[in-house]
Amino acid sequence: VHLEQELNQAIINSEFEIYYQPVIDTSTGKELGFEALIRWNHPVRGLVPPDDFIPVAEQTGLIVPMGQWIIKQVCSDLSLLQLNNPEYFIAINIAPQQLADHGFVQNVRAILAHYALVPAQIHFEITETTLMNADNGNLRVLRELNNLGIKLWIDDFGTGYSSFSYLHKFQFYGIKLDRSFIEGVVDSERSQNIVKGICAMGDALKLELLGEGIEQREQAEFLLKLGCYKVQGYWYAKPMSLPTLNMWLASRK
Ligand code: G
Ligand code: G
Ligand code: MN
Ligand code: NA
Repeated sequence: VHLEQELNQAIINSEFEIYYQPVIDTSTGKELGFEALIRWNHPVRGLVPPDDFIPVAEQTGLIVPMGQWIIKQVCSDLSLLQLNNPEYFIAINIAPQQLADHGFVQNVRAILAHYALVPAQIHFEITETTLMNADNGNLRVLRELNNLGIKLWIDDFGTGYSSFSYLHKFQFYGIKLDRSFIEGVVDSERSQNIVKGICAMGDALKLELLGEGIEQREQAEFLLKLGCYKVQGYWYAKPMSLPTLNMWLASRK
């Protein structure tokens, strides 16, 4: 069967599941919120990682209805998670095709209202590649989301080509430092200096900083010294299903 057809069927059969990776504040040790990462529970192939189907979903436009389902599911899950802590946020990865969808902002507004969520507790992550290709219509959508109160992050920061051109077009909430930079931070002076530079620029532009892919304590310590205290990574927690996340949260109390 063609992957596109399978994806269509997967939406109908509810084969998708959202996993959540905690975002940790290393200055307090507390979890601040979570990044939503989709998984596909395929009936035959088992757990299919997003890199194997998100590109196809983007090419076929299926990412638009799938993305709607993701936002709904995240809002539903967040309304439950906030019973533990009303300050929790969830960050959702947004594909370029979603920004180009005419009903997108209205849809987001309706979902937030339905779950009675504060827009500031929903964050959207937009990659540099998406921003690089964004037209005026896409930028208008980003402004509308911003006006709605949704916090916008630049994802995979540093891996794109024109990192700086859109920083003066639009005030983002924060940048997520790509894990390729974090990787080298313990033994490469070069990586250390790049990360220092990114953090200094982020500070100057009043952007929140978040380090991705922390696998060693030393990496988090290095970032903390630069004022980057928000982190994600396997050192703290892998992406987890909602029931596993609830157990993880309970074990930290
Ligand atoms: O764990 P990880 O393998 O979860 O995710 C790989 C990549 O897949 C991420 O970098 C992200 O770009 C993409 N991805 C994961 N979940 C989603 C999602 O819900 N929507 C979109 N558009 N991309 C996602
Ligand atoms: O959206 P983004 O492209 O940033 O997706 C994050 C990806 O990074 C997901 O695939 C997630 O599973 C993965 N990830 C999260 N923490 C770690 C980590 O500590 N190490 C590695 N190698 N990958 C991670
Ligand atoms: Mn992301
Ligand atoms: Na990223």
